[in-house]
Amino acid sequence: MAKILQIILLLFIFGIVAAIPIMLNNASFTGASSLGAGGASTAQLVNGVQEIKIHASTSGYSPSAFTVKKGIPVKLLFSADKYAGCGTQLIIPDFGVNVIASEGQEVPVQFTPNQEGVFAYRCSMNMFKGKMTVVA
Ligand SMILES: [Cu+2]
Repeated sequence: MAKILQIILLLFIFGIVAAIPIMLNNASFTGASSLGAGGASTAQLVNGVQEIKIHASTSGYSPSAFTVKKGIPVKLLFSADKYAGCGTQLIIPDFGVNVIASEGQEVPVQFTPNQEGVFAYRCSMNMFKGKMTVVA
């Protein structure tokens, strides 16, 4: 009887050890999206303008990361949920973007990224965050 318990215990421990890499994988995945509501996106070129939609919910911005090309005008279409709090505001300090979405409406804001790099966007209280990557 004791042997059987021992085998069950060993199987149980082996199960935990086998599960660790899976758990770690999931943890790093969650870490990547902790910036905001999640998701990465690439702007779509529409009539010579790079369009990107950003939506704020109570859990952050979606996408929380996007990529645009340098030197081509970017049109942000920003919208927010009613209860997104200070997330209804979107600020990209490096490009002078500061926009507030009124309920249920997309607010457009346009700027041209003139330098490469990774630039933060955030709410007015710096709680919701995202990253805009500008590539050549
Ligand atoms: Cu905030």
